[in-house]
Amino acid sequence: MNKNNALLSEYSEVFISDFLNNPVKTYRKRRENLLSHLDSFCVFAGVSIEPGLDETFSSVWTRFIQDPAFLFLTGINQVGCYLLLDPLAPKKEDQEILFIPPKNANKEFWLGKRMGYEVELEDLKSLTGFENILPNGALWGKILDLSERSKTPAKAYAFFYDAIHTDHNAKFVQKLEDFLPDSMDLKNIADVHLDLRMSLDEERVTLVQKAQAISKDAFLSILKNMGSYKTERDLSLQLNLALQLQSDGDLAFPTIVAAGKNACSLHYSKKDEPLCLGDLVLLDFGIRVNTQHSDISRTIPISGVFNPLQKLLYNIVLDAQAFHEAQVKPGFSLAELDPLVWDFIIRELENRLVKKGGSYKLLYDKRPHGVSHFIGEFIHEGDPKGRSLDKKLKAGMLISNEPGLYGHFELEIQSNLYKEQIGIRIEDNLLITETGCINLSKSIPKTVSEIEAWMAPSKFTSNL
Ligand SMILES: [Mn+2]
Repeated sequence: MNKNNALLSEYSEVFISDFLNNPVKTYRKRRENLLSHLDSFCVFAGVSIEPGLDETFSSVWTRFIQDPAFLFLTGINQVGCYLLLDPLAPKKEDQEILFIPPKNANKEFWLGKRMGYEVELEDLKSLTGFENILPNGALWGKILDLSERSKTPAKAYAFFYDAIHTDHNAKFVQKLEDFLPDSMDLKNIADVHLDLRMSLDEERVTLVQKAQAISKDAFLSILKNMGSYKTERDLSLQLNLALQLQSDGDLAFPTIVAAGKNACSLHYSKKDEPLCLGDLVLLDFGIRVNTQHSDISRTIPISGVFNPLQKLLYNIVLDAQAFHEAQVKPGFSLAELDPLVWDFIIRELENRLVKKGGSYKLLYDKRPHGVSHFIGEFIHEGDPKGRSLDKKLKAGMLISNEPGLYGHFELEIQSNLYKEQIGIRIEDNLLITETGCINLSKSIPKTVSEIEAWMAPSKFTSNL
């Protein structure tokens, strides 16, 4: 083990870089890329406080994960850090400055080893790739120096989301605006940064593929053991266990397990109801592998067999998903693709249900949710307020493909009247290519026959 590897293992919670061949080089290249787009200095604020210290009851047991923008540029998963990029600095080593908190032995006793100024400064320089590391208290003096220097152009950049006023970025930007002289124009670097980050390179695609493989294994274990689960909770715990056993990351988001009509609440989270034969159960799950994610949904029959109306409705959603996948290619935006898919579903409900004498009542007007979102450093990558939906798709971007159907449906089939209040969602992850897309989730079973075949050995038979 070389010196850097030994150090990295000491700081194992602080650096998320073990998936990279040469982390120092990779992160420096990302920063240089951004520097080449800047004409004045730019500040990125990492998350400022540990989980549980703010909205205590919603986050107390959450493991700390850094702001994705800061993490993407530094690999540093620690609170209280800042990054300053300055393309106009005369010396190259001053073009990127990392600010870290002072050493805090008591905090380390509770949380484990953290970077602290100025202990092991030389080691930290070689681990992080920064030649210039300062204590975080020095940030404002440095900003003052630069703002006095920057007469022309009188502007500075920071990373924030225009529509979000409560996160650490917004708080930092408010402080920055109060601090900078009125003559300075504070600009948002978010669009430039997101453009540079949202197309995945090969290393990150490999992580996504690993997340897909773990998700597949976990889903197969559920299909094979379905007969042994009694409640949503049983199923959810087993699914989470299967996901987390194979990754050093956490769940990508809290798993949704919604049986029967519960699947009509999009973010149902209670998960304590019994699994009833005859119902479907909707699973929406994913795992984080290093900095990347999977986001998969499947809807399966608890008995192991779809009834004829369930099968008909399920196949409408499945066909809508295939229709979407066939449209996806560079140049389109998600906002443009979205209505095409929801229109497809309504058209097919008319063709396959209403024309056969059936009826339906949807639980939403027009569209229940977006068919797609970006996936990347963040599970809902891009601007969390949805402005990224207008971005043109480019090769390397990763998106979800998740049409759904939620409502009351009735149809008589071979003299049997079927009535369902049902929620169905099927979700795959698509990697955009130069000419279209690759479905990275395609080996995770989803056709009616695949699902029924995988479930056959464990299916309930007594109540059918
Ligand atoms: Mn999703």
